[in-house]
Amino acid sequence: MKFATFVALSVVTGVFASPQDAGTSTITIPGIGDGIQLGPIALCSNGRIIRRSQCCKWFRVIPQLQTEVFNNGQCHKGTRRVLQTFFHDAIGFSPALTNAGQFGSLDGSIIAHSGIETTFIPNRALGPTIEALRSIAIRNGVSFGDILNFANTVGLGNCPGAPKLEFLAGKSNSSQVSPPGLIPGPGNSATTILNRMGDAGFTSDETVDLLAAHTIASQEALNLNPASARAPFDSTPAVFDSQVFIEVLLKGTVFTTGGPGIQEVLSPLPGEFRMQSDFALARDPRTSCRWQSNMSKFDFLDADLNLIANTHIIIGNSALVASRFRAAVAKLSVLGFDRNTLDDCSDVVPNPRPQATNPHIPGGLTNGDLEGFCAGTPLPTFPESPGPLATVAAALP
Ligand code: HEM
Ligand SMILES: *[C@@H]1O[C@H](CO)[C@@H](O)[C@H](O)[C@H]1NC(C)=O
Ligand SMILES: CC(=O)N[C@H]1CO[C@H](CO)[C@@H](O)[C@@H]1O
Repeated sequence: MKFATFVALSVVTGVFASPQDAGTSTITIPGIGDGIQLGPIALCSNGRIIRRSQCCKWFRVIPQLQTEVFNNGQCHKGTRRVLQTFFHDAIGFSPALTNAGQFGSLDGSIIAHSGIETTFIPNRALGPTIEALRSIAIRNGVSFGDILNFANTVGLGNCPGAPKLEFLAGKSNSSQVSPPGLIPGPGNSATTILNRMGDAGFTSDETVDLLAAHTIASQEALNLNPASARAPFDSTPAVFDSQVFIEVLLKGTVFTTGGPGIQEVLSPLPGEFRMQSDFALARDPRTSCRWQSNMSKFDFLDADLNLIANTHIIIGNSALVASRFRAAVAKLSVLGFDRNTLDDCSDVVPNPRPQATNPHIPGGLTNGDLEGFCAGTPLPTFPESPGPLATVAAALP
């Protein structure tokens, strides 16, 4: 028996090791429905071996998400909007308000109660993303909280360097509309953001860790000039790296075309959008050291890292950023829930694409353009890319 288990687990490891494997089913085993549990492992109808048979159904959702939401597996606008929707649904959680009889959390309420929640200013552009997720959830008989969580793990995996996120399934489909005013805004002070995130249970370190999301982000609502549509927050918006932490610390010199937009401050690169709140958090004494620590090129990978795919390829600080982001997102996704009541379906999540680029100073700038705000800790030095100052291209539509 022991030997049989060992063989089975070796198969599991082998299956997990191949990149971009999930969703590309090559074998179909007829007659086992959504999966069959064989003791500690389960065999899914697509031939994949995972831990729990109740997670098998998520394999068939992957290609639907990739086709209908992520434009055939891209790190593009759909990916960014799903991540933003995920955050905006989850952060509608406030113990202070819960005590006063109002509720939130990553419960899918942004989908179930979209008529109300898309009237909140930060959610006004999320309608198409919400409708695409609603359609896939209903077609597959899964809850709105689960689809939002799962879509986020699949979408992030399309961005090279992203961590493989945790996926706990089995949330109830019932949700309560989020109270208004809980989503942080670009004009908020560091204190307002830290208080709001603190109310939801996040430390200042975890708040910075979550802001790694802005490494794949862009703006569409703050500067409406068509030439600045999808102006990104760093120079590599299709890669999950640590560039946003580096670039928000570079001396600001330019606004985006037609700017300044709403809550826009000077950025170091033409075409790059820097929002006031990111600028403030990078420089506030409560967050500046965490912001800067995320930049250090020679940080060792922390213990979480063996949970991340492609650890042998991710190097230096980008891996640290990815691992901290993973932990903070795992916390965000179960706010207000008891994680022990959910099924760990993380083994269905596709492996993310490997990260190919290293942290760097963009062309035309030098380490001397970096401004450090962590008292007593010198800034790390980064390789300086050759070439003149380039205009940052818009993030993918
Ligand atoms: C805590 C303070 C935060 C503030 C003030 C903030 C604010 C903003 C704003 C104003 C935009 C631009 C929206 C637009 O013009 O369309 C944006 C974009 C974005 N944010 Fe945040 N955000 C915060 C944290 C987060 C977190 C924690 C996440 C995810 C975990 C996140 C994910 C994103 C993504 C993915 C985009 C890009 C959307 C796109 O490119 O279409 N943000 N954020
Ligand atoms: C979830 O609730 C919506 C209504 O808000 C409904 O249309 C959908 O079928 C429900 N899904 C499940 C899995 O019960
Ligand atoms: C250079 C730097 O600040 N490194 C820090 C990175 O983060 C870890 C964990 O918070 C710290 O221990 C390091 O000092």
